[in-house]
Amino acid sequence: MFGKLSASIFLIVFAAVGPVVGQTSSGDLLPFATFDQASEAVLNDPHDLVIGPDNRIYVADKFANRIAIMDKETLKLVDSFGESDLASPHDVDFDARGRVIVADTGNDRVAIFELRGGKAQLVESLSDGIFRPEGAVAHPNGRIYATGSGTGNIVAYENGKLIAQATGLSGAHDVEVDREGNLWVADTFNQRVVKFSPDLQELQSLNDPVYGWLGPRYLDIDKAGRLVVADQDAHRILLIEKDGTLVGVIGDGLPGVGPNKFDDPEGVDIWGPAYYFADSDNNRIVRYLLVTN
Ligand SMILES: [Ca+2]
Ligand SMILES: [Ca+2]
Repeated sequence: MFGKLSASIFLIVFAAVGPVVGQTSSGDLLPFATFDQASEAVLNDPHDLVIGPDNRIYVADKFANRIAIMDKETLKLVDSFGESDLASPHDVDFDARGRVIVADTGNDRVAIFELRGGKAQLVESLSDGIFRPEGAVAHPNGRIYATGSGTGNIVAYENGKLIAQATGLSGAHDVEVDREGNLWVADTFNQRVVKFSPDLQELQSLNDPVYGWLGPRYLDIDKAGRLVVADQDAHRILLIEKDGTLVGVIGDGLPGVGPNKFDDPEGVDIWGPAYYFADSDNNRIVRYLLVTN
């Protein structure tokens, strides 16, 4: 009798509390950052972005077939490059030598540029093992890693040669490196985010229904190891603690424009207390600032 009652109470409590964390709407999780500023709509479906060694924002400006360069403070477009070399670029990063690493999706390659005297020169292409790469990152170990969204894999290049790969990633997008040197990949159509070792052994998979993934695309990792992930199809951006706990969400699940609204958010870059996001279908970059209590 008591057992039945306990079970009933448990069910009532579970019914009241259980779905809170499992909901795909963000109603029960507070935004982790507040809207600060938006650029003009001067981009054309911007994807991932990175702040370069010169403190400017580099954006893979997909339909403009270029890397757009924006002022980090004013979010004004100040320069661009790659228009004659790139086709539908999705991701951009810098290596330790200051070279620009671009997922040049439409050309099925990773394109590497040197920036000299205000000009960008294409100096290397990597294309072994990948079709439609949508993510690329330079690792402190000297390797370049890229995801093939068409091949459903992640590959590692060392000195220009393909040396390792992991498969089974459906429509993979971003790949970024955390402070421990591991790689985080947005495994988009498998609706999960996955951590790999530098040798591409799978270490962790964030696939719990709590995240409400519809199609995670791009991400970044802060100094404390927390993940910030843009779930494009859900029009939401999630903050996830290192242990996998979902702690905050920006976006209410519906496309829109304005504070706490995105239309197909894609790119994510963290800079101290600032979060830069590509609000892709609004053709702009937005900046949010960490909420501090
Ligand atoms: Ca990236
Ligand atoms: Ca990113």
